Amino acid sequence: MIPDLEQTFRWFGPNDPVTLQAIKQTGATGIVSALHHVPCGNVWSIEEIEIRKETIEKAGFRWSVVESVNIHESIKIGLPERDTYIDNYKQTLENLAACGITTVCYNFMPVLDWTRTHLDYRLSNGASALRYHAPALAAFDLYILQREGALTDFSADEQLAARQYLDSLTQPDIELLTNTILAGLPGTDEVFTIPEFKVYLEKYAQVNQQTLKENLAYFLQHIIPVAEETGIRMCIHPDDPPIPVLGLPRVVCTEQDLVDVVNAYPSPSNGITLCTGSLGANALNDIPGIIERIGAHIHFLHLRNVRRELDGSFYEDEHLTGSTDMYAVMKAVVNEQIKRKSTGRSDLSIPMRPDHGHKILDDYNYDTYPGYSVIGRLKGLAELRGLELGVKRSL
Ligand code: CS2
Ligand code: MN
Repeated sequence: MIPDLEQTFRWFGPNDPVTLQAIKQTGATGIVSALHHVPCGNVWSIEEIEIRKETIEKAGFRWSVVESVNIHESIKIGLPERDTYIDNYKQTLENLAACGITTVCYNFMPVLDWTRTHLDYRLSNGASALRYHAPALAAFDLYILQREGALTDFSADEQLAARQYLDSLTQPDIELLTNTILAGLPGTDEVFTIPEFKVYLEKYAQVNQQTLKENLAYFLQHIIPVAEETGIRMCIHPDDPPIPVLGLPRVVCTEQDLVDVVNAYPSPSNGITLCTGSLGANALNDIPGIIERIGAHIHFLHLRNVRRELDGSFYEDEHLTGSTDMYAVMKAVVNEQIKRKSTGRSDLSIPMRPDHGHKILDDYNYDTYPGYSVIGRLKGLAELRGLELGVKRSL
Protein backbone atom coordinates (compact mmCIF):
# COMPACT_ATOMS: atom_id res chain seq x y z
CA MET A 1 0.00 0.00 0.00
CA ILE A 2 1.29 3.41 -0.94
CA PRO A 3 0.14 5.94 1.65
CA ASP A 4 -1.70 9.06 0.53
CA LEU A 5 0.07 12.36 0.17
CA GLU A 6 -0.36 14.46 3.29
CA GLN A 7 -3.12 16.97 2.50
CA THR A 8 -2.19 20.41 3.79
CA PHE A 9 -3.56 23.93 3.68
CA ARG A 10 -1.73 27.18 4.17
CA TRP A 11 -2.82 29.24 7.17
CA PHE A 12 -1.38 32.71 7.68
CA GLY A 13 -1.95 32.66 11.45
CA PRO A 14 -4.52 34.22 13.80
CA ASN A 15 -5.04 37.21 11.46
CA ASP A 16 -5.98 34.99 8.51
CA PRO A 17 -9.68 35.52 7.69
CA VAL A 18 -9.76 31.79 6.87
CA THR A 19 -10.06 30.08 10.26
CA LEU A 20 -8.64 26.72 11.28
CA GLN A 21 -12.23 25.59 11.87
CA ALA A 22 -13.01 26.36 8.23
CA ILE A 23 -9.88 24.54 7.09
CA LYS A 24 -10.97 21.52 9.10
CA GLN A 25 -13.93 21.12 6.72
CA THR A 26 -11.67 20.93 3.66
CA GLY A 27 -10.39 17.54 4.77
CA ALA A 28 -6.81 18.79 5.14
CA THR A 29 -4.93 17.26 8.07
CA GLY A 30 -1.79 19.36 7.97
CA ILE A 31 -1.17 23.09 8.28
CA VAL A 32 1.47 25.09 6.48
CA SER A 33 2.25 28.24 8.41
CA ALA A 34 4.91 30.79 9.33
CA LEU A 35 5.47 33.44 11.97
CA HIS A 36 4.67 36.29 9.60
CA HIS A 37 4.83 38.83 12.41
CA VAL A 38 8.53 38.19 13.08
CA PRO A 39 10.56 40.57 10.90
CA CYS A 40 12.58 38.83 8.19
CA GLY A 41 16.07 38.03 9.51
CA ASN A 42 15.13 37.82 13.20
CA VAL A 43 15.34 34.58 15.18
CA TRP A 44 12.04 32.74 15.76
CA SER A 45 12.02 32.06 19.48
CA ILE A 46 10.98 28.69 20.89
CA GLU A 47 8.19 30.45 22.81
CA GLU A 48 6.68 31.98 19.68
CA ILE A 49 6.97 28.71 17.76
CA GLU A 50 5.30 26.82 20.60
CA ILE A 51 2.36 29.26 20.70
CA ARG A 52 1.67 28.78 16.99
CA LYS A 53 2.16 25.04 17.25
CA GLU A 54 -0.28 24.77 20.12
CA THR A 55 -2.94 26.78 18.28
CA ILE A 56 -2.61 24.49 15.26
CA GLU A 57 -2.63 21.29 17.29
CA LYS A 58 -5.57 22.35 19.46
CA ALA A 59 -7.61 22.70 16.28
CA GLY A 60 -6.76 19.09 15.45
CA PHE A 61 -3.96 19.54 12.90
CA ARG A 62 -0.26 18.87 12.61
CA TRP A 63 2.03 21.80 11.75
CA SER A 64 3.46 19.95 8.77
CA VAL A 65 5.56 22.52 6.98
CA VAL A 66 6.96 25.96 7.70
CA GLU A 67 6.46 28.22 4.70
CA SER A 68 8.53 30.21 4.69
CA VAL A 69 11.46 31.12 6.85
CA ASN A 70 12.27 34.08 4.61
CA ILE A 71 15.83 34.94 3.72
CA HIS A 72 17.25 38.34 4.55
CA GLU A 73 18.15 40.43 1.49
CA SER A 74 21.77 40.74 2.69
CA ILE A 75 22.18 36.98 2.13
CA LYS A 76 20.83 37.24 -1.41
CA ILE A 77 22.94 40.32 -2.19
CA GLY A 78 26.01 38.86 -0.47
CA LEU A 79 26.72 41.73 1.95
CA PRO A 80 29.20 41.36 4.84
CA GLU A 81 26.36 41.27 7.39
CA ARG A 82 24.99 38.12 5.78
CA ASP A 83 26.93 35.97 8.25
CA THR A 84 24.98 37.43 11.17
CA TYR A 85 21.71 36.70 9.38
CA ILE A 86 22.87 33.19 8.51
CA ASP A 87 23.59 32.63 12.22
CA ASN A 88 20.07 33.83 13.03
CA TYR A 89 18.67 31.49 10.40
CA LYS A 90 20.55 28.55 11.92
CA GLN A 91 19.18 29.43 15.34
CA THR A 92 15.64 29.52 13.93
CA LEU A 93 16.17 26.06 12.43
CA GLU A 94 17.45 24.73 15.76
CA ASN A 95 14.42 26.19 17.53
CA LEU A 96 11.99 24.72 15.00
CA ALA A 97 13.64 21.32 15.32
CA ALA A 98 13.44 21.57 19.12
CA CYS A 99 9.68 21.99 18.68
CA GLY A 100 9.48 19.01 16.33
CA ILE A 101 8.86 20.95 13.12
CA THR A 102 11.24 19.65 10.50
CA THR A 103 10.14 20.62 6.99
CA VAL A 104 11.09 24.17 6.04
CA CYS A 105 10.21 25.83 2.74
CA TYR A 106 11.98 29.01 1.59
CA ASN A 107 12.62 30.88 -1.62
CA PHE A 108 15.51 32.88 -3.05
CA MET A 109 13.68 35.56 -5.07
CA PRO A 110 15.24 39.03 -4.80
CA VAL A 111 13.07 41.73 -3.17
CA LEU A 112 9.65 40.60 -4.36
CA ASP A 113 8.07 37.24 -3.77
CA TRP A 114 5.61 36.08 -6.46
CA THR A 115 4.67 38.66 -9.09
CA ARG A 116 1.25 39.17 -10.64
CA THR A 117 -0.31 42.06 -12.58
CA HIS A 118 -3.96 41.27 -11.80
CA LEU A 119 -5.49 39.85 -8.63
CA ASP A 120 -9.09 39.77 -9.84
CA TYR A 121 -9.11 38.33 -13.35
CA ARG A 122 -12.62 37.09 -14.05
CA LEU A 123 -13.08 33.81 -15.85
CA SER A 124 -16.16 32.99 -17.92
CA ASN A 125 -17.77 31.12 -14.99
CA GLY A 126 -17.46 34.17 -12.72
CA ALA A 127 -14.48 32.86 -10.74
CA SER A 128 -11.70 35.30 -9.91
CA ALA A 129 -8.09 34.27 -10.62
CA LEU A 130 -4.59 35.70 -10.34
CA ARG A 131 -3.00 36.71 -13.60
CA TYR A 132 0.37 37.69 -15.04
CA HIS A 133 -0.23 39.77 -18.14
CA ALA A 134 3.10 40.28 -19.88
CA PRO A 135 2.19 43.58 -21.64
CA ALA A 136 1.04 45.00 -18.29
CA LEU A 137 4.32 44.04 -16.62
CA ALA A 138 6.26 45.58 -19.52
CA ALA A 139 4.15 48.75 -19.36
CA PHE A 140 4.90 49.06 -15.67
CA ASP A 141 8.61 48.43 -16.14
CA LEU A 142 9.08 50.75 -19.14
CA TYR A 143 6.70 53.61 -18.49
CA ILE A 144 5.61 53.65 -14.83
CA LEU A 145 8.74 52.50 -13.01
CA GLN A 146 10.86 53.80 -15.90
CA ARG A 147 13.65 51.47 -14.93
CA GLU A 148 17.02 52.24 -16.36
CA GLY A 149 17.96 49.58 -18.91
CA ALA A 150 14.42 48.24 -19.21
CA LEU A 151 14.30 48.98 -22.93
CA THR A 152 16.84 46.28 -23.72
CA ASP A 153 14.67 43.65 -22.00
CA PHE A 154 11.78 44.02 -24.45
CA SER A 155 11.52 43.56 -28.21
CA ALA A 156 9.98 46.27 -30.40
CA ASP A 157 6.72 44.30 -30.54
CA GLU A 158 6.62 43.94 -26.77
CA GLN A 159 7.24 47.66 -26.34
CA LEU A 160 4.39 48.45 -28.69
CA ALA A 161 2.01 46.08 -26.88
CA ALA A 162 3.06 47.66 -23.58
CA ARG A 163 2.43 51.19 -24.90
CA GLN A 164 -1.00 50.22 -26.17
CA TYR A 165 -1.83 48.58 -22.88
CA LEU A 166 -0.73 51.63 -20.91
CA ASP A 167 -2.83 53.92 -23.10
CA SER A 168 -5.89 51.86 -22.19
CA LEU A 169 -5.43 52.52 -18.45
CA THR A 170 -7.00 55.19 -16.27
CA GLN A 171 -5.06 56.76 -13.36
CA PRO A 172 -6.72 54.46 -10.78
CA ASP A 173 -5.86 51.45 -13.01
CA ILE A 174 -2.23 52.57 -13.00
CA GLU A 175 -2.21 52.79 -9.21
CA LEU A 176 -3.80 49.37 -8.89
CA LEU A 177 -1.27 47.83 -11.28
CA THR A 178 1.61 49.44 -9.36
CA ASN A 179 0.34 48.19 -6.00
CA THR A 180 -0.26 44.72 -7.39
CA ILE A 181 3.23 44.36 -8.82
CA LEU A 182 4.98 45.89 -5.82
CA ALA A 183 3.16 43.81 -3.20
CA GLY A 184 5.61 42.40 -0.65
CA LEU A 185 5.84 39.00 0.96
CA PRO A 186 2.82 36.69 1.24
CA GLY A 187 1.08 37.15 4.57
CA THR A 188 2.05 40.81 4.88
CA ASP A 189 0.17 43.90 3.76
CA GLU A 190 3.42 45.60 2.85
CA VAL A 191 3.53 47.23 -0.58
CA PHE A 192 6.70 48.94 -1.79
CA THR A 193 6.47 52.46 -3.16
CA ILE A 194 8.28 53.15 -6.42
CA PRO A 195 11.10 55.10 -4.69
CA GLU A 196 11.56 52.32 -2.10
CA PHE A 197 11.64 49.71 -4.82
CA LYS A 198 14.23 51.72 -6.76
CA VAL A 199 16.50 51.70 -3.71
CA TYR A 200 16.36 47.90 -3.76
CA LEU A 201 17.08 47.77 -7.47
CA GLU A 202 20.14 49.89 -6.78
CA LYS A 203 21.31 47.37 -4.16
CA TYR A 204 21.03 44.60 -6.72
CA ALA A 205 22.95 46.53 -9.38
CA GLN A 206 26.06 44.37 -8.81
CA VAL A 207 24.17 41.09 -8.46
CA ASN A 208 23.77 39.14 -11.67
CA GLN A 209 22.44 35.63 -12.21
CA GLN A 210 25.80 34.07 -11.40
CA THR A 211 26.43 36.06 -8.21
CA LEU A 212 22.93 35.28 -6.97
CA LYS A 213 23.57 31.58 -7.60
CA GLU A 214 26.86 31.80 -5.71
CA ASN A 215 25.12 33.54 -2.83
CA LEU A 216 22.50 30.79 -2.74
CA ALA A 217 25.27 28.15 -2.69
CA TYR A 218 27.03 30.05 0.13
CA PHE A 219 23.79 30.09 2.12
CA LEU A 220 23.26 26.35 1.59
CA GLN A 221 26.83 25.45 2.50
CA HIS A 222 26.36 27.19 5.84
CA ILE A 223 22.78 26.17 6.59
CA ILE A 224 22.55 22.56 5.46
CA PRO A 225 25.05 21.13 7.98
CA VAL A 226 22.86 22.54 10.78
CA ALA A 227 19.73 21.25 9.07
CA GLU A 228 21.34 17.80 8.89
CA GLU A 229 22.31 17.79 12.56
CA THR A 230 18.84 18.84 13.67
CA GLY A 231 16.89 16.65 11.23
CA ILE A 232 15.43 19.55 9.26
CA ARG A 233 14.55 19.12 5.59
CA MET A 234 14.93 22.37 3.71
CA CYS A 235 12.97 22.72 0.46
CA ILE A 236 13.42 25.64 -1.92
CA HIS A 237 10.37 27.05 -3.71
CA PRO A 238 10.90 27.89 -7.40
CA ASP A 239 10.67 31.46 -8.62
CA ASP A 240 7.21 32.64 -9.54
CA PRO A 241 7.09 33.38 -12.43
CA PRO A 242 10.23 31.48 -13.49
CA ILE A 243 11.76 34.35 -15.46
CA PRO A 244 13.76 37.46 -14.50
CA VAL A 245 11.34 40.22 -13.50
CA LEU A 246 11.98 44.00 -13.44
CA GLY A 247 15.68 43.52 -14.09
CA LEU A 248 16.16 41.38 -10.98
CA PRO A 249 18.00 38.08 -11.48
CA ARG A 250 16.22 34.77 -10.84
CA VAL A 251 18.01 31.47 -10.21
CA VAL A 252 15.36 28.84 -9.40
CA CYS A 253 13.47 28.68 -12.70
CA THR A 254 14.44 25.46 -14.47
CA GLU A 255 15.32 21.82 -13.88
CA GLN A 256 19.01 22.71 -14.21
CA ASP A 257 18.59 25.39 -11.53
CA LEU A 258 17.02 22.83 -9.20
CA VAL A 259 19.84 20.38 -9.92
CA ASP A 260 22.35 23.14 -9.12
CA VAL A 261 20.63 23.78 -5.78
CA VAL A 262 20.75 20.10 -4.89
CA ASN A 263 24.42 19.85 -5.94
CA ALA A 264 25.48 22.95 -4.02
CA TYR A 265 25.48 20.78 -0.89
CA PRO A 266 24.25 17.24 -1.51
CA SER A 267 22.24 16.08 1.48
CA PRO A 268 18.83 14.66 2.29
CA SER A 269 18.35 17.97 4.15
CA ASN A 270 18.83 19.99 0.95
CA GLY A 271 15.66 19.47 -1.07
CA ILE A 272 13.03 21.19 -3.16
CA THR A 273 9.40 22.28 -3.12
CA LEU A 274 7.95 21.13 -6.41
CA CYS A 275 5.50 23.91 -7.33
CA THR A 276 3.73 22.96 -10.55
CA GLY A 277 2.17 26.43 -10.80
CA SER A 278 5.45 28.30 -10.71
CA LEU A 279 7.45 25.94 -12.92
CA GLY A 280 4.46 25.49 -15.24
CA ALA A 281 4.48 29.12 -16.35
CA ASN A 282 7.44 28.18 -18.57
CA ALA A 283 6.43 25.67 -21.26
CA LEU A 284 10.01 24.37 -21.41
CA ASN A 285 9.72 22.91 -17.91
CA ASP A 286 8.72 19.26 -18.33
CA ILE A 287 7.24 18.80 -14.87
CA PRO A 288 6.46 15.05 -14.93
CA GLY A 289 10.00 14.52 -16.27
CA ILE A 290 11.47 16.68 -13.51
CA ILE A 291 9.64 14.57 -10.91
CA GLU A 292 10.86 11.39 -12.56
CA ARG A 293 14.48 12.57 -12.62
CA ILE A 294 14.92 14.51 -9.39
CA GLY A 295 11.84 13.52 -7.42
CA ALA A 296 14.00 11.98 -4.70
CA HIS A 297 14.74 15.54 -3.52
CA ILE A 298 11.11 16.65 -3.19
CA HIS A 299 10.05 17.35 0.39
CA PHE A 300 6.92 19.40 -0.35
CA LEU A 301 4.44 19.66 -3.24
CA HIS A 302 2.43 22.64 -4.49
CA LEU A 303 -0.05 21.29 -7.02
CA ARG A 304 -1.79 24.04 -8.97
CA ASN A 305 -2.20 24.84 -12.63
CA VAL A 306 -1.64 27.81 -14.91
CA ARG A 307 -2.99 28.50 -18.39
CA ARG A 308 -0.17 29.81 -20.54
CA GLU A 309 -0.85 32.34 -23.28
CA LEU A 310 1.27 33.03 -26.36
CA ASP A 311 2.98 36.23 -25.23
CA GLY A 312 4.39 34.92 -21.92
CA SER A 313 1.22 35.82 -20.03
CA PHE A 314 -0.62 33.28 -17.90
CA TYR A 315 -3.45 33.05 -15.43
CA GLU A 316 -4.11 30.57 -12.64
CA ASP A 317 -6.49 27.98 -14.03
CA GLU A 318 -8.51 25.25 -12.33
CA HIS A 319 -6.28 22.63 -10.76
CA LEU A 320 -6.94 19.93 -13.34
CA THR A 321 -7.51 21.96 -16.51
CA GLY A 322 -4.57 24.31 -17.15
CA SER A 323 -1.57 23.90 -19.43
CA THR A 324 0.09 21.38 -17.11
CA ASP A 325 -1.13 17.79 -17.39
CA MET A 326 -1.98 17.21 -13.73
CA TYR A 327 -2.74 13.55 -14.36
CA ALA A 328 0.81 13.02 -15.64
CA VAL A 329 2.12 14.99 -12.65
CA MET A 330 0.16 12.87 -10.17
CA LYS A 331 1.30 9.65 -11.84
CA ALA A 332 4.92 10.80 -11.56
CA VAL A 333 4.37 11.66 -7.89
CA VAL A 334 2.87 8.25 -7.16
CA ASN A 335 5.80 6.61 -8.97
CA GLU A 336 8.15 8.59 -6.78
CA GLN A 337 6.34 7.25 -3.71
CA ILE A 338 6.73 3.72 -5.06
CA LYS A 339 10.47 4.27 -5.61
CA ARG A 340 10.81 5.60 -2.08
CA LYS A 341 9.05 2.58 -0.69
CA SER A 342 11.29 0.17 -2.59
CA THR A 343 14.41 1.88 -1.26
CA GLY A 344 13.18 1.78 2.33
CA ARG A 345 12.58 5.51 2.71
CA SER A 346 10.01 6.46 5.31
CA ASP A 347 8.96 9.83 3.83
CA LEU A 348 6.30 8.46 1.45
CA SER A 349 3.48 10.70 2.58
CA ILE A 350 4.85 13.88 1.02
CA PRO A 351 3.01 17.02 2.23
CA MET A 352 0.99 18.53 -0.61
CA ARG A 353 -1.08 21.68 -0.79
CA PRO A 354 -3.37 22.97 -3.53
CA ASP A 355 -1.32 26.20 -3.28
CA HIS A 356 -3.68 28.87 -4.59
CA GLY A 357 -7.37 28.72 -5.51
CA HIS A 358 -9.93 30.79 -7.36
CA LYS A 359 -12.35 33.06 -5.57
CA ILE A 360 -15.76 31.44 -6.00
CA LEU A 361 -19.18 31.44 -4.31
CA ASP A 362 -19.00 32.71 -0.73
CA ASP A 363 -15.26 33.52 -1.10
CA TYR A 364 -16.37 36.92 -2.39
CA ASN A 365 -17.62 37.75 1.11
CA TYR A 366 -14.15 37.52 2.66
CA ASP A 367 -11.11 39.65 2.13
CA THR A 368 -8.56 36.83 2.09
CA TYR A 369 -4.92 37.02 1.01
CA PRO A 370 -4.80 37.02 -2.82
CA GLY A 371 -5.01 33.42 -4.04
CA TYR A 372 -5.84 32.10 -0.57
CA SER A 373 -9.62 31.84 -0.68
CA VAL A 374 -11.10 28.93 1.24
CA ILE A 375 -13.71 27.49 -1.14
CA GLY A 376 -11.53 27.82 -4.22
CA ARG A 377 -8.69 26.01 -2.50
CA LEU A 378 -11.07 23.41 -1.07
CA LYS A 379 -12.23 22.72 -4.63
CA GLY A 380 -8.63 22.34 -5.81
CA LEU A 381 -7.75 20.06 -2.92
CA ALA A 382 -10.83 17.91 -3.50
CA GLU A 383 -10.00 17.53 -7.20
CA LEU A 384 -6.42 16.57 -6.44
CA ARG A 385 -7.55 14.09 -3.79
CA GLY A 386 -9.85 12.44 -6.32
CA LEU A 387 -7.12 12.36 -8.95
CA GLU A 388 -4.72 10.76 -6.49
CA LEU A 389 -7.26 8.13 -5.51
CA GLY A 390 -7.95 7.35 -9.17
CA VAL A 391 -4.27 7.04 -10.05
CA LYS A 392 -3.63 4.75 -7.07
CA ARG A 393 -6.69 2.54 -7.59
CA SER A 394 -5.75 2.02 -11.23
CA LEU A 395 -2.29 0.65 -10.36
C1 CS2 B 1 3.30 30.41 -3.81
C2 CS2 B 1 4.14 31.45 -3.14
O1 CS2 B 1 3.77 31.50 -5.83
C3 CS2 B 1 3.55 30.43 -5.32
O2 CS2 B 1 3.52 29.41 -5.94
O3 CS2 B 1 3.36 29.14 -3.33
O4 CS2 B 1 3.21 32.39 -2.85
C4 CS2 B 1 4.88 31.10 -1.89
O5 CS2 B 1 4.20 31.70 -0.89
C5 CS2 B 1 6.27 31.69 -1.74
O6 CS2 B 1 6.72 32.25 -2.86
C6 CS2 B 1 7.35 30.74 -1.32
O7 CS2 B 1 7.05 29.84 -0.44
MN1 MN C 1 3.83 27.49 -4.90
